[in-house]
Amino acid sequence: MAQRISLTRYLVEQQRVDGLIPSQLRLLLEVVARACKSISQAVNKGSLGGVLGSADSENVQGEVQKKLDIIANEVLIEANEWGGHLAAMASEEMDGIYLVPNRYPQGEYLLLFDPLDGSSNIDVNVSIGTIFSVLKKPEGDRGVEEGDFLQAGHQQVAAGYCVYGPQTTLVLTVGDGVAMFTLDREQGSFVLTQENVRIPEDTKEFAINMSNMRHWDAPVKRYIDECLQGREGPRGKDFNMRWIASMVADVHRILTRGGVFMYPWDKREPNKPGKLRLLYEANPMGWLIEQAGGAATNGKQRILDIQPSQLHERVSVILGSKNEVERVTSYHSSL
Ligand code: P6P
Repeated sequence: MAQRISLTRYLVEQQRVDGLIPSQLRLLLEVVARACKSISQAVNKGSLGGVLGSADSENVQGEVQKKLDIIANEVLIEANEWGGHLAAMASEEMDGIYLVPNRYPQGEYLLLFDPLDGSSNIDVNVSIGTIFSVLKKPEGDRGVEEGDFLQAGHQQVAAGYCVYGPQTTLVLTVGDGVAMFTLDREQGSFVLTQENVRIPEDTKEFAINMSNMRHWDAPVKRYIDECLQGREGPRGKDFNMRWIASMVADVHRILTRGGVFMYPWDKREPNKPGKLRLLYEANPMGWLIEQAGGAATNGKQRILDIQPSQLHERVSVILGSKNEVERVTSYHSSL
């Protein structure tokens, strides 16, 4: 059997051989991975751990928080605040940024995360996950402010997610392709199970919440309608549809076998550009997809080029197999 390479060894070699990962960033990624292992344990316990159901509170998005949302957020904060590699954190579950307490050393990185994406699936035992993004804090000795987090996605230095499904799998990029690590529960460590992940440029599979069809803009309606016409239609082939309602799980499928994922703007809330959040969902996922040879746009521009104006900014998301994303994007410019 091929030698099993642990996440630690992979990161050390990326640091030593490619110089891609400064030691502080390697430390940060190892701590995030350890936090994901703890979250995975809590998720796996389910009702045995008394962690299912609502926490009877709302997050900044006005969404009801699940107990596991709060647990996952606390695990990530407590794991990362003392190590000296971070200056501050931001989370879907917190209104403002979280500054590393003065009793701990300050590092040069900013960590952003959706601690538990796909919360509506927690109580029905469907895959959920943690999404994270790492930025560098601006140079200088001044304290970190919220504005320091408002960096375009192409500024990320690391991004990834951990999907809590039949396997617990950590998926990571530091700008040199995408690697996947599966949690070996007997060893208690993440083991490299795939590197240089590549997404096929074409696909026959789309992911979108079809119940919103009547609310979509014309370009999205046109694209999906053509897919639904199948081989008799302009696409000349039949399509399949998947919608897990956990972005992490849908993106993991796309990284594994291709596809296109769409959560477009719709007219239910016309003042919102989309449902998903730019800084800690679309940017990390968009970078992973691009690093695997795919594409990610908001229908009009590359997601990673969007200049954020607020911490919890939302965005329309079209990502996955390059040729499909380019087709949907072209429909937005041709109307
Ligand atoms: P809907 C989960 O709540 C999430 O933020 C993404 O993970 C997922 O893709 C989407 O929302 C699902 O939204 O409207 O289909 O429930």
